[in-house]
Amino acid sequence: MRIRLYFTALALLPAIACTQTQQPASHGYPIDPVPFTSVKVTDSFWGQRLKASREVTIPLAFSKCEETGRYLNFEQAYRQMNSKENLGFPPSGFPFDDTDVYKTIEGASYVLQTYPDAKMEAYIDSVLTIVAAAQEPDGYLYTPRTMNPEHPHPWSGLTRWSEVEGGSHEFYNLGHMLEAAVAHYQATGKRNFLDIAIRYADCVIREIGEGEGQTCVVPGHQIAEMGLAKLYLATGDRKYLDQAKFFLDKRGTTKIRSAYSQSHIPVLEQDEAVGHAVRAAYMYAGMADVAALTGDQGYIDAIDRIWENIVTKKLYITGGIGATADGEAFGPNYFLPNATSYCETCAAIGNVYVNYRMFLLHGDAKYYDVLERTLYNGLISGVSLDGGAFFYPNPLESHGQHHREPWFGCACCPSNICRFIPSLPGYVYASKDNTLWVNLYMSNTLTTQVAGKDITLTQQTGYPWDGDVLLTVEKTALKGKMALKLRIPGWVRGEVTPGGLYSFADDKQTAYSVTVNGETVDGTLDSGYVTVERNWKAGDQVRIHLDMEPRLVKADERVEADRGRLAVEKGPIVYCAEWADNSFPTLETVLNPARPITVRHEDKLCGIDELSTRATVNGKDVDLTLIPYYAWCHRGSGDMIVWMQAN
Ligand code: FUB
Ligand code: ZN
Repeated sequence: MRIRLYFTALALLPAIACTQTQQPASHGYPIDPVPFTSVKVTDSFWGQRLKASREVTIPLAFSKCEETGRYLNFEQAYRQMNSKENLGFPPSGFPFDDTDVYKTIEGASYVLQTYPDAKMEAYIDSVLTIVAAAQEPDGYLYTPRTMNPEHPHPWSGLTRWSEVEGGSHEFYNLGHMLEAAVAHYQATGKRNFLDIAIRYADCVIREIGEGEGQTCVVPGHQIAEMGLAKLYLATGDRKYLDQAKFFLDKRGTTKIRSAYSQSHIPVLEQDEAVGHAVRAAYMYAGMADVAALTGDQGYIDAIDRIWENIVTKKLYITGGIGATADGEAFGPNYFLPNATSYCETCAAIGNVYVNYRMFLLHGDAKYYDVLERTLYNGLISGVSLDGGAFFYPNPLESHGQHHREPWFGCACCPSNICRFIPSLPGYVYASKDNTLWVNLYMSNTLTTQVAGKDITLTQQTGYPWDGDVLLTVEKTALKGKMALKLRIPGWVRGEVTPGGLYSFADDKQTAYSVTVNGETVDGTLDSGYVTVERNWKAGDQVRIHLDMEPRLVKADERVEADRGRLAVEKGPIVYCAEWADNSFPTLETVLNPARPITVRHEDKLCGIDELSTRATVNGKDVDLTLIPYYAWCHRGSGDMIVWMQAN
């Protein structure tokens, strides 16, 4: 896929005036993120994914934005704005198609920070020229209306904001624009996108509120909350944080009160995850951001309760959320069907956002247990190994009706993958004062500061296929002690998921150990971490060993779909049986828990640990092969199953 400049007749428009720059604000979380720019991934598992994202997914998404008329929408908005007549542009696609452009720019911006690419930067600038051209003089930027104000997109409503609590997505578009613009600004130092975003945010702040002449509405689809919090961090301008808080506080008190959009009751009273799963996850992540920045404990209490509800009653073993296609939504407690599970790729990304923020608030490894489960299973299943095709729902059972596609009319998932994968290195570490958390295991070089002093650390590991990790202190300017907090994943501690929705069904005992320069250290856990505090010097080596064996997993009896069934995991990876490896009706597989499961590393599917065992199918003994769930459906469509019957 090749990038070429998106040439347009608008290319010579004057740049818009810059707005004021203030001092950036601090994120407010008790724990500091370590940005992805500090982490150079040298890992084969994730290196392959990052390369595919850079070389295939992002160029593909840009070309799809062009091919499917997403850029044209901005051009038409510009043309209509500059015409005295109604040009009669018909509504196109979905009213949130603009966000695919923003999200792809966001992903490309993350890539630019680690892989400078003048051609890509110029391409983005050319796209931003037409985005800027579509902005109305007062900052409003929403092509589904501007391109035909008399007959806007049917979901948009005849006037601004009239359908924003329903389907218009005016604030959803704002949220994605803000996230992308901040990323682009940080990557390039250029304000061309940031200024567009500020102008739209300022337009919203002027028009939305409880003051005279204002409209009191909240987003029908959340994300503006997170985006506004980011804009506040980038600019230091408090009004953006106030607007994010306004959106949260007014939710459940305005015109539309519906569980579908989590507006059935005020957010502070919520304790169950309901409704559209992406909306919900983005809202919980936004609540965490605003809580961190304002110190409002009420938000934290609410998301603590909701997190508990998800993890103990509404989480798939793959980390997927959203049980039903009807409303793309959470189902009732323990309702987790497999063949019809929705588990939208965007919802998995949202689940990572939520659990990451919960960790930053509470510092407990249990949030990373959920994050890691989601990441290695229900999230990366959403994109093919080559980066060029996507799942929208990620079911746990298939009768052959599923296949990944290079794009969708509603392309939220591909464009979300564009922005998520390149940001992944930012989830590996976190820090605070003299403490460094190691949350994910993948080969990388970390260059950061701890307690204000430079430190370089490398990680070498064959994770997720083996549980041996070598951490080496390459350089350190630290004078005093540093506490290294090493996450000991739930799966090695005998805990499949926090709270027991899933548990191990075999009697294997797995262990872990940590050594420093060959000496075993105290493995006592504190919030899921082994802490090693000492005066580190260059050359110090930490070895973490996590027993990684195939394990049988059962679900809580209340999950009807999984009753009498078992799933198989190894380390962070959930396995499935797929037609391509098994010459029998795979969906009829009956696992025999007494049979051993063997592991063999195979080069296929970009390199996987394949599992084998003897099972029964229609009364006959068969050799059963299992592959990682994320790798299914790469060899054509056919039967696939995660939860197998067991005898
Ligand atoms: O509404 C915008 C996006 O489209 C949602 O997040 C997805 O679930 C899909 O409906
Ligand atoms: Zn999606």
